[in-house]
Amino acid sequence: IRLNQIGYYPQAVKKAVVVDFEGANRFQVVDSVSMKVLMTGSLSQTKDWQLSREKVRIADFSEVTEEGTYLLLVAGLGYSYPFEIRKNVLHDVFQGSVKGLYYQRVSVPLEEKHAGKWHREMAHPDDSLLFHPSSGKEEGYMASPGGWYDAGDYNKYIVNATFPLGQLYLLEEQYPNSISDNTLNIPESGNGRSDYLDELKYGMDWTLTMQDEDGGLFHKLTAKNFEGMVMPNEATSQRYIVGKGTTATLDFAACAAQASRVYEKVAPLYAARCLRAAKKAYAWALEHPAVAFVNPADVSTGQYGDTNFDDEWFWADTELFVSTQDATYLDRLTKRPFDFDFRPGESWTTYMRFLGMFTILNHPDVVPKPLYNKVRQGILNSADALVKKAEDLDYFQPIDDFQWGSNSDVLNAAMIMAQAYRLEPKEEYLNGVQQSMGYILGTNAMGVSYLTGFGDKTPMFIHHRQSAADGIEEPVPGLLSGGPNSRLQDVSGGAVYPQNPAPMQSWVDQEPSYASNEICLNWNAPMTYVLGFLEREAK
Ligand code: 9MR
Repeated sequence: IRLNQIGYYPQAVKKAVVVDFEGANRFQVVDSVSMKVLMTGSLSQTKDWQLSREKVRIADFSEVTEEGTYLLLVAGLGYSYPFEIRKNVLHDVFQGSVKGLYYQRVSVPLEEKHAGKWHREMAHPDDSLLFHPSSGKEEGYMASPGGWYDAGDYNKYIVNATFPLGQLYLLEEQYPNSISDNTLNIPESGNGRSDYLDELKYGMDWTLTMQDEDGGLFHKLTAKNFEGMVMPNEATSQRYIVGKGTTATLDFAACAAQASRVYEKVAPLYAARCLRAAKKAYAWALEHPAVAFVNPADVSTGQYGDTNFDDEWFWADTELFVSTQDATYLDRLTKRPFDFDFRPGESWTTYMRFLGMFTILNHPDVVPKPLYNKVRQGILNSADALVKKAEDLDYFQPIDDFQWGSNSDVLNAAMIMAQAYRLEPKEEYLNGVQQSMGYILGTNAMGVSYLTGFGDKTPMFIHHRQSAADGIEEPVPGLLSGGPNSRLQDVSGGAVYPQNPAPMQSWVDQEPSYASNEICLNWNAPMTYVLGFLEREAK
């Protein structure tokens, strides 16, 4: 019986999926303590699902709205995991997804009082980095400490630090102060400022250090090759400043311009510094409008390559326009192509444009009406298409092609439906968002809640070096597994899948499975956004 292992908001549509079961029709929702029956219902007719290749029957228990902890009982089959129905039911998961970032912090020890049993030594001071020739610098050293480890590896990438930061700042702009001071138990807790902004600043600070004197952004900070599955302090290969290019520079310009708005009230000098850095980066990009990054021959770490710069320009132009109200940015952005179509798998290569669009929608006061209306209509159309897909597709989610990081595709699509709900508060949009989150939290073809540490059946063997090496049974909590990936690119790396798995079942809870069971900043971030959105909007 697959269902949302955390729980449902009282007014939500509530569905569970019963797989391969031809027995009786009846199901019941029972109170997990008193065993009182709250509802008796009938399972749907059997459906044949293609993406999961399963025969399923659906239990719809939306009518149960009373708060409590329940079990779903299917006679002849058994009980589900317990789940809750209550207001703010995703509160802990939301906070957990942000605390996950803390565990990824670089250059500091994680002390036991904050990290519990996952405490670890300081590693990667990143204070004496060599320049790789691809950076355009020949000699000398650079310091670039801090930030978050990107994923299961120990490297730091500008494209994939600024993209998640943009998604996380969006939540702060729309729902300020969703996590107040003294809630996450991080080193800054108690300093009088939101723990959310403090955690984000830890990531943002690092990106600022990656800006060269001429304004351009170095592409990444990595060892030449991925390290073995060891603790951070045992991963001691020399680290380099690698590459410099247009995508990193524009993504940074966008993110820093956005940060300048977010920090304006709480840290005005920092905000000013971010805006100045953003403008300087943008100026570099104007001089170097299409410098693509490609891994040099001797570097094999994550490439985050991209040869289409349209979405990066769009994002940078919108953030800089909104932060400065300088019409030159506006002129440029209105001349760029507008592409509202959500295509799974494109992730950082094209989704930056959505961040720009969301920012346009957040600022009807400064954006000219025709532009605002165009983006509004485009996003509503895009959300309508996603809602339709979620109605038709297996497990009530909007994705029909499961690629590397597919869980983030479900969540990025949910972000579009969330914006539509903010524009037009229709139930179908909110429902689309909730079902997408339900998919991530257990209503899926693996019956797994994909955020480590949250749910009854969650990933135990994520591709995450610390989790693999620390000798602790449970993985580091609050990290989102990438999810089913029908391309199976990690078979050569030792991942073992069942024969010819269905797209939605192309996921294995195995450490070597970097293509299905790694964690990554740009997968956690849309999860945090959607959780934060639901906590404020869902009743
Ligand atoms: O998320 C990325 C995925 O879309 C790519 O297909 C894959 C191979 O290039 O890389 C993924 O990103 C990884 C990055 O390169 C290095 N850190 C871990 C990331 C998640 O697997």
